[in-house]
Amino acid sequence: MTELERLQAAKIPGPDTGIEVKHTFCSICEPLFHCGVDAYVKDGTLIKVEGTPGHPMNRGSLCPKGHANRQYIYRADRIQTPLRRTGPRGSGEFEEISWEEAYREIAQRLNEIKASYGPESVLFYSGYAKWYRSFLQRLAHSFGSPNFGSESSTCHMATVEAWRDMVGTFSAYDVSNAATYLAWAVNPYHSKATQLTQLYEAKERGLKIVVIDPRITPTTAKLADLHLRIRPGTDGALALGMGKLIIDNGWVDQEYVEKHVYGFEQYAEYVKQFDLKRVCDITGLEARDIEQATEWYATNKPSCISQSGAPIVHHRNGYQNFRAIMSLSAITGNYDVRGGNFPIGETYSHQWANFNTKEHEFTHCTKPKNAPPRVGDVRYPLWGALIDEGQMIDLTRQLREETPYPMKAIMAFGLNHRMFPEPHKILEGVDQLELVVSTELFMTEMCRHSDFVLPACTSFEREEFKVYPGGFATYIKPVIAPLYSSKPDSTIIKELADALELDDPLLRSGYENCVRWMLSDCVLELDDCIREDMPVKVPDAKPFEPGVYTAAGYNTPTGKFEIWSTRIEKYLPKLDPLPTYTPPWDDADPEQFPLVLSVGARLPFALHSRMHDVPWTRSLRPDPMVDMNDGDAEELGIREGDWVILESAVGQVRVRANPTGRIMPRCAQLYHGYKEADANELVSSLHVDPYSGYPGYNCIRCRIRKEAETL
Ligand SMILES: Nc1nc2c(c(=O)[nH]1)N[C@H]1C(S)=C(S)[C@@H](COP(=O)(O)OP(=O)(O)OC[C@H]3O[C@@H](n4cnc5c(=O)[nH]c(N)nc54)[C@H](O)[C@@H]3O)O[C@H]1N2
Ligand SMILES: Nc1nc2c(c(=O)[nH]1)N[C@H]1C(S)=C(S)[C@@H](COP(=O)(O)OP(=O)(O)OC[C@H]3O[C@@H](n4cnc5c(=O)[nH]c(N)nc54)[C@H](O)[C@@H]3O)O[C@H]1N2
Ligand SMILES: [Mo]
Repeated sequence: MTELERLQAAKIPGPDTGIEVKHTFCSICEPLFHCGVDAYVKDGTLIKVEGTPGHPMNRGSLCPKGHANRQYIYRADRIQTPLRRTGPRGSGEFEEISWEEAYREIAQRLNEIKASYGPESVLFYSGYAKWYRSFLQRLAHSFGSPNFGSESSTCHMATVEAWRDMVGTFSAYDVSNAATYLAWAVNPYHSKATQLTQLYEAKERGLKIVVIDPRITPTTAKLADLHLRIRPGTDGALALGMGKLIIDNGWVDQEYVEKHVYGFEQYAEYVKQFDLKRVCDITGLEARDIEQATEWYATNKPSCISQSGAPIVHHRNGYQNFRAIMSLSAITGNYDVRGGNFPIGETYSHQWANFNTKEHEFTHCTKPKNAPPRVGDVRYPLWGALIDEGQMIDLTRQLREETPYPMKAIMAFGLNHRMFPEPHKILEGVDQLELVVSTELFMTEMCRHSDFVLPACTSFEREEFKVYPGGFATYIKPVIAPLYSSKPDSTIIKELADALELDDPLLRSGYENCVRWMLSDCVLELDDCIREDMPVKVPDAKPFEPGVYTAAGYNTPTGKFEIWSTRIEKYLPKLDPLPTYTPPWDDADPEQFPLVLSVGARLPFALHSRMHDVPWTRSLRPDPMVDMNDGDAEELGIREGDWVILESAVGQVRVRANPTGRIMPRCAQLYHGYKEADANELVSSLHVDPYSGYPGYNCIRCRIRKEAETL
């Protein structure tokens, strides 16, 4: 080997080797956590990735998903060119067409559908990716359709809904300045690793951490001063019981409650039913642990409560449980204080980087007036009143029943039907549509059911303006050219707007111009971001000032923290203004289905469906496995690695058994994302929360038997 060959084999950058290091970020994960990446590029090909040292999000580290970016980007099933279907839906028979042909035909058919059935019959949908959403929603609006929806119909947005309901704006929590932290249903080791440094620092200076989780996780093992191993979905009963203890012990912040809380008297009356004995019976917890957690939360202040976008609200009683939990911050005066839960703004930039852009105006200024109800508005009116997009959980029903009106077309950007309960029902509905277009990175099953497939590209192949917590902004540039003839979603949206000849010059002026427009009232100059290779400090970003929001009066009908929701009053008796507790179970017979299954936790090396076809990450847990309590497994004669049938009232899957002490007796857990054992086929599409529409992924009655056995 020559010296040069050695350097090249070791991927050492420099003029000799022709290897360049360029900055970008990994967009596999949640937008809040897009880690800075050093991309090693040779001859236009990505050959290696590392975390970017000094990046404000990850400071040089990367998780297994981030390290697998090269395999992710070059996945064998990347879509290469625009495709038009030639065989039946689902057959996967397509022919390659040019972008011009694709745009022309799609635009013509969309305009025909609009003329025949009205613009609302076209749904514009986005899966996990969030960076182009305001553009896609504006496209829908400029086309005349109110129907924009996204994966947020099952993620995070129910917590936004609940906070808007209670205090009029979304809220966050301030662990860095807290004395007590209720880590309620979170496991950052698997789902938010970049948050750990902050938690370690806080723990070092004495933060008390109570983790509330049915499982034993790295968080319960390494961070918890106290672990409340609660039965799934009974969190509301625990929170109401804690409320009673706080009142009985005189730990209520009287001044805050008198001035700023609406409904305290009704709440105090209601929680009388939640004495310790009853709460222990419901939750399976020990009385002394509940007392200890409550005492810390109410007296070792300031205290904050985590806010998971998923497990609490992934229950049919989740919205009310969430409200019961967050009501604790009101009665103890832990809201809008440093170290507590605190109000934040409404747009992405405003929420996370604490400065205001014109993003909301951008999305909504072309919104059609007097449009018919969006998908989900009739069935989930509270969601409809509080959230700026449709509730897609009702899509399956609307496709089938065609009420309040039939849907005719879906313009899908990353629609993965498998993320919703009983996914085959969505496909059946989709197959009846007149037009289905999928813009995707990979050839998914949904693509195979589409009439046209358009190839999108990854963050390594495009531009993006992005903000980070702490008041940073960045504008990444492509580090490699878009693979094959793929394009950024933002370009596809602009070019569709052109083909449709929409009367929207701003959207049609392109991505960078639109971002410039959104930032036009800011001190931040987009050109500074574009010039810089790393995130820059945003001069407009303002630190949180405790008490300012409270002093101004909350953005609720009463101007107060509404424990009794005056918005919900309108929907009595179907919905309840107090955060009342109801059981989380589905309707299956407990005799027949004695175990409780969660299909909601996170694998550290997977991101929903997207890393299962990447060899490195797949190798870490190759087979679908149900985690079950080791005692239960023994009783059923099941051993580690056995193939078992896991069944609910609506479906079954074949998986391996993984008996473990980390799962509570009579409980089980299956990770989602495995196509061959689709967890969501076990979840009934009727098992949803009436307040938010969210599916009860974390509480499904089930049974497990060895494969060979018959009943
Ligand atoms: N059983 C179960 N189901 C769940 C959950 C659970 O916990 N358990 N969680 C729910 C939650 S919280 C969430 S967030 C959802 C996630 O649900 P989804 O967002 O549907 O999940 P993904 O598998 O990430 O699918 C997104 C699709 O978008 C494509 N894609 C990725 N990036 C881009 C891009 O830049 N452009 C385009 N056009 N396409 C792109 C991907 O290839 C993928 O096919 O799942 C929900 N469903
Ligand atoms: N590696 C990885 N990271 C991710 C994702 C991913 O797919 N992979 N997805 C991202 C997305 S979209 C989301 S929404 C977040 C979600 O991330 P988190 O909000 O952290 O959610 P989970 O990891 O699903 O669950 C955290 C813990 O809640 C517990 N839990 C489950 N049910 C209950 C319950 O009823 N009560 C209580 N108290 N605890 C319960 C689980 O046992 C689990 O340990 O993660 C994000 N981060
Ligand atoms: Mo999510």
